[in-house]
Amino acid sequence: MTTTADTRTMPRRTVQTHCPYCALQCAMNLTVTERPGEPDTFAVEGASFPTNKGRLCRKGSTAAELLTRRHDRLTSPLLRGEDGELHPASWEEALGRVATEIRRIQGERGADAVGVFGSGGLTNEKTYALGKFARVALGTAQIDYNGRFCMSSASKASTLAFGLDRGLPFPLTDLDSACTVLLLGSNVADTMPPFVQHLEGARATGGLIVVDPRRSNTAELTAEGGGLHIAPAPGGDLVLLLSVAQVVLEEGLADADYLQQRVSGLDSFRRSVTQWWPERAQSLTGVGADQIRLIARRLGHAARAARNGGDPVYILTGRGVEQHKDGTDTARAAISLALLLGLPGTRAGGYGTLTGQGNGQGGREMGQKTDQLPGIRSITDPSDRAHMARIWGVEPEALPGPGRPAAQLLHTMGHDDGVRALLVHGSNVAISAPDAARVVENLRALELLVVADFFLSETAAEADVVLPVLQWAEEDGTMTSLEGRVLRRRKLVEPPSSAPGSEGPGTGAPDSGPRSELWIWHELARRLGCSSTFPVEPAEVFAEIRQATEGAAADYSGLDWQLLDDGHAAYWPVPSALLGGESSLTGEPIIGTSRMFLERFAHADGRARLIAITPGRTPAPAPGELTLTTGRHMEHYQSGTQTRRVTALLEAHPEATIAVHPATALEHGLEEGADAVIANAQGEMTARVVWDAGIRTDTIFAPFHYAGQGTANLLTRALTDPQSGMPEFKNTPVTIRPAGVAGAARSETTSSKETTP
Ligand SMILES: Nc1nc2c(c(=O)[nH]1)N[C@H]1C(S)=C(S)[C@@H](COP(=O)(O)OP(=O)(O)OC[C@H]3O[C@@H](n4cnc5c(=O)[nH]c(N)nc54)[C@H](O)[C@@H]3O)O[C@H]1N2
Ligand SMILES: Nc1nc2c(c(=O)[nH]1)N[C@H]1C(S)=C(S)[C@@H](COP(=O)(O)OP(=O)(O)OC[C@H]3O[C@@H](n4cnc5c(=O)[nH]c(N)nc54)[C@H](O)[C@@H]3O)O[C@H]1N2
Ligand code: SF4
Ligand SMILES: [Mo]
Repeated sequence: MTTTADTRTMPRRTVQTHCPYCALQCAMNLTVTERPGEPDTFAVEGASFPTNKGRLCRKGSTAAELLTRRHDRLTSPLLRGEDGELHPASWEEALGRVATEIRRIQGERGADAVGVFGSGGLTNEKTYALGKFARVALGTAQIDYNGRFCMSSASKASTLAFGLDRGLPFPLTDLDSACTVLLLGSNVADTMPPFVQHLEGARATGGLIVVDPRRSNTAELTAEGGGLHIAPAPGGDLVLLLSVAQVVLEEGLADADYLQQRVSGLDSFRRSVTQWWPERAQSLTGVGADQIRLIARRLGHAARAARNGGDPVYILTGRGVEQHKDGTDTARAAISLALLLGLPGTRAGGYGTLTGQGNGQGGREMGQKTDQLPGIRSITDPSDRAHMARIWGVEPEALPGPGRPAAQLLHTMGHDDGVRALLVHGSNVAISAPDAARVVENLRALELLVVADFFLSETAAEADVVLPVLQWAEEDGTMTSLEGRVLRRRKLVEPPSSAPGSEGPGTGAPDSGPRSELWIWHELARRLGCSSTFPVEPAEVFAEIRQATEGAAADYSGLDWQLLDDGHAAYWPVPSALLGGESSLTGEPIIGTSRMFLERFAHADGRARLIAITPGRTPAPAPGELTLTTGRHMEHYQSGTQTRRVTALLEAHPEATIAVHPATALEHGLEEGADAVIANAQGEMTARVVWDAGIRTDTIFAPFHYAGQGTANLLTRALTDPQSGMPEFKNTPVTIRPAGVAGAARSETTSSKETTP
């Protein structure tokens, strides 16, 4: 990975870019040393930048290993042959087959028979082009993306409450001065390690409050200074938050002036929370009444001090509270609490959600969400449709309406009125979608599955056509980070060729080698007879994004590729290039809006919204059942396609584990280090038992990064939040037993009674 002394005289090139993985988008210097006749070597170094302050996590620092990986890099299109195997093919053959099959299927069953599945990992330019390709070249309503599994609940909640969804409506560095941070269902110590630097102020004053059923590495940060770790039962957060709100109102800790001036809906919200006095919430949340009061008082007093010029107070949510069938209400309850305390849109603090994927923010505003057009325009709004139709050179009536959100798209495909063909760009749904076994069955039932990736992911392995694409340092583009800052991803190297002699699946076919997805959509659109243009240069697409988003909520029109290239700090919305309004920490002038809502919220009347929230019933686990919740290890990223290929990361966590409290383990005969089978009506997974005294005795935790029998999503249900389409990833009733012990006949007890709303 690192360059050695004798390479000092070799030609080297360095770019400043950002990490290929998560939404913190840590800045890094990536250097390649080209050695004649030998493979290039790469070095990665954290760069000075407000979000990471020079640091990288283990994933970021090892990211370049994937650029050197040859033996299983996809270097040629693959087509499934009569023999059922994937065989190398030329681009001409592969794209020809895709276009022919799409025409046939759409001819037989209509435009909506072809679906598209996108990703919050794609650059803004690719996201935008993919949405355009679906609506204009395919004419299908059926496009959605993996952000549905990630940010949809918080996004919906922010939109309802504030009128607009930008994950952090303030720069991340605002957290540095906080005295109090309530962090709900987020394990930043593992999922964004450099982020922890921004919590130092709150930690030092004992103001860090972490809500997590496990004593995660983040919860551990509360140990010093008198912070709090609150461990509700999974899914208990909604009632917990409503109860904290009840205490805030009851004890006069709310900010009456702010509520009067900036918020509507207080009365109905107040009525809805009066029933949640702490003694009642206690039994439903698993959190003691005294702890609920303690949280309310700490927040209330800190917020009052903040309003009088003290250090600010923040409430932040992560996937632990959002990935539930009531995730939108839970995020909304967190926002409501922040509003009661008078925080959002002030210097006294605020609410934010910690966006996950590298371009999880841009990915949810560039038009791959099934109900949206670029700029967070609505696909059902006539003027938004007219604007986009004009830019795309089509009639507004030709644009499809909204299609199915991700879980429904995947769980209906291949059957009945579901899609018969699917194009996947940037997601490994065979591992990461809920009820994954059913998803794989459905992938197999499709007439055409096309997967674009740079490795043969578990989803690509099911495809009829695999398209090898560029990764990270092989492409240019822009990414929008968790704080709404638009960043340049810079190209450093060419992709490996498929030249004879180089290793890799599909080696040697003519007219092959990885290609950019912008080029793929350009070529497919042409073959499908589409007359709209599909530029292949990222900067050209970016110019189109500026026009497309002009006047929209997520307005990028004032941005400029060159200014971004020069390293200006640019936060959307950017209606026009206003330079030098504010100065960022690093001294460079800020373009756009780093702090939102300071004067007004984005609803027409400028006010934020409180609404009554009524929790639904979550049945308690049956006797003998435990609650499975899922999440992440520090060393692995998502479905693991990338990080399971990095040696040090794989060695650190080679297989699925299941965290079990020692008391629970003894009760179920689970030895530490032995394999356990976790089961329910959906399926079974096998994982190695890790005793963890920091987890609730009624809860077990598995990462979702693994393939085969280690796939946690073999157990999760396609039960979704009716407001956002978010699946219930973090509250699954299961049984557990030592591997090798026969299980009870598959019970129908677990929640198979519950149906998808
Ligand atoms: N190492 C690593 N980092 C990543 C990623 C990765 O895959 N690996 N993915 C990136 C992406 S896309 C995302 S979305 C983010 C996610 O980042 P996080 O939101 O931090 O990730 P999770 O581990 O899914 O969940 C966070 C915590 O929620 C807790 N939790 C589980 N159920 C509940 C519950 O019902 N209530 C509460 N209060 N807590 C609960 C879990 O125990 C876990 O500690 O991470 C990003 N960063
Ligand atoms: N049980 C459970 N399930 C979960 C979660 C959970 O907490 N628990 N979290 C959910 C969340 S928050 C998320 S974000 C999803 C993520 O899960 P996935 O959507 O599966 O995300 P990745 O594993 O990042 O998959 C990205 C795939 O695309 C490829 N790829 C990367 N960049 C590009 C690109 O630019 N173009 C193309 N064509 N391919 C690319 C990678 O090699 C990889 O195979 O998982 C969700 N699933
Ligand atoms: S925290 Fe996220 S962006 Fe930073 S190095 Fe790690 S994976 Fe990359
Ligand atoms: Mo995510």
